[in-house]
Amino acid sequence: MWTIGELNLPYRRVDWGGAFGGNDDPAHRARNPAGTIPAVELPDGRTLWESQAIVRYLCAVYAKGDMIPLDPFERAQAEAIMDWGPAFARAVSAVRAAYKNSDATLESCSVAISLLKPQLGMLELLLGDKNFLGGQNLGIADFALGGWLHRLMRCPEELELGIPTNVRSYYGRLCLRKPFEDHILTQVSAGMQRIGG
Ligand SMILES: N[C@@H](CCC(=O)N[C@@H](CS)C(=O)NCC(=O)O)C(=O)O
Repeated sequence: MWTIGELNLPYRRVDWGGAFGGNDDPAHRARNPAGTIPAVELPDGRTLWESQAIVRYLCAVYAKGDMIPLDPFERAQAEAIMDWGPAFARAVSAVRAAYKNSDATLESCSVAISLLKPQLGMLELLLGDKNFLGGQNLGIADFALGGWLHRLMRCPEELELGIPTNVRSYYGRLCLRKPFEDHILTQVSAGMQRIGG
């Protein structure tokens, strides 16, 4: 949804999966054979699934080389970051699962936090002095990582995750973007976050 917002595309969002159910409906399986979300239906009726494939497609068609590099090597560099995204996401998910556990303590979260540190260090390194993960402009790599970074930044402060400088300023830049506010800040992990659920 964040990508759609940045591309200023018209859309109709249908809440699906999770508490809304419907993932096993034959009509949904026809859109997404994995029975997960997201899935998109394009104006011509064709459908796409897998979030990163959807991001790549929308940027390739509607951003005209701005968000997805036309140069194959530059594109591969951005895609490498994108493909590393699940490693970062797993580390963030492990921290979230640890503190949301009803018996959670600072001590019980420490293993997940220590496993997060190298991934955070990697993100810091990838950013360097760039504005965004692909360089000076927002692009496909940011769409893959931004939502996960937001989930991380929403973790309770007592966890003392030690967010490095470049990561912190990068998140600040994302937060200034209206589509990020509309589709991530107000939609993802928006409720109160505390140790113990
Ligand atoms: N690799 C897939 C993962 C899809 C996925 O696991 N989606 C989750 C939600 S983030 C899902 O559909 N879970 C079942 C549900 O929410 O009902 C993608 O990026 O699209």
